[in-house]
Amino acid sequence: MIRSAVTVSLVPEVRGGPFVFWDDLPSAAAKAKAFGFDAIEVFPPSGDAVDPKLLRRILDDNGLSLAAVGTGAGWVKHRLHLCLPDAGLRAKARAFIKNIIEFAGPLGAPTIMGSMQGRYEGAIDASTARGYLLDALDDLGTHAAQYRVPLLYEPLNRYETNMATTLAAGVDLLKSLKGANVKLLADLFHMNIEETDSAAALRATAGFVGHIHFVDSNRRPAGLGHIDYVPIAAALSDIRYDGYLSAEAFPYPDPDAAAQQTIAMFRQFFC
Ligand SMILES: [Mn+2]
Repeated sequence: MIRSAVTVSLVPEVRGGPFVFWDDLPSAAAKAKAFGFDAIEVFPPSGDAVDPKLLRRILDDNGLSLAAVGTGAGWVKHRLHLCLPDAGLRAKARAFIKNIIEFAGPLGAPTIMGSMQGRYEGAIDASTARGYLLDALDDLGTHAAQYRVPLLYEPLNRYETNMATTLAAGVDLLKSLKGANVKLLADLFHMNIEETDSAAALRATAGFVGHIHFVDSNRRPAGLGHIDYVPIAAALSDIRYDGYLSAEAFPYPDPDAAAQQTIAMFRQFFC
């Protein structure tokens, strides 16, 4: 069964970014519950910015699960990523992600690695960067396994990374790992830019996709752009996808309306 989730950002530096709810975790959770979501996805400033006991209580009080936790603050706030030329900074990037895995894991949630994958440029060529990324994915996937949750690796569009920009490129990376605890995060916005056929791309990655960012072609909530969700829903049904559709969308026209728009589209097409 596919479950619904909605994003909450606790990082002021990304204001204007694609998160439905902002700043106030208890209020966001109450609204997620009221609108009928199964879970929230949290974008924290770091792995120790939120008291895990407090988050556990907020989730329990609202009958919500924690769908996933994002790590992009490591890039946005600290300009860290896994393919930097400086080994010390690469290690800091990895430690930042591990810290979030240690926060999310005990709460039953996978950690997302998107912008922290970085990019190759300057002195770092493509194959060197690929080596850095594979090594980090294996290490971080193993770290997540102690909590029985996967690490989620997210291909991004060409303007945000030059590592993996399609689901097929993501699968190729995953197949090159020693371990098997990394799943793909399929983001429908990035896919709309990079895939030839998003539904076909999802079908081809059966078994590899662990999480989906549910959003439209223009990063507005589903239904407010030009993605056709009928073939997407058919593909997810065919591959028996049973993870989350998580609304990583602009709070357009406002957070409440974005949440309501998303859950209406979820109910129309995916459950
Ligand atoms: Mn995303």
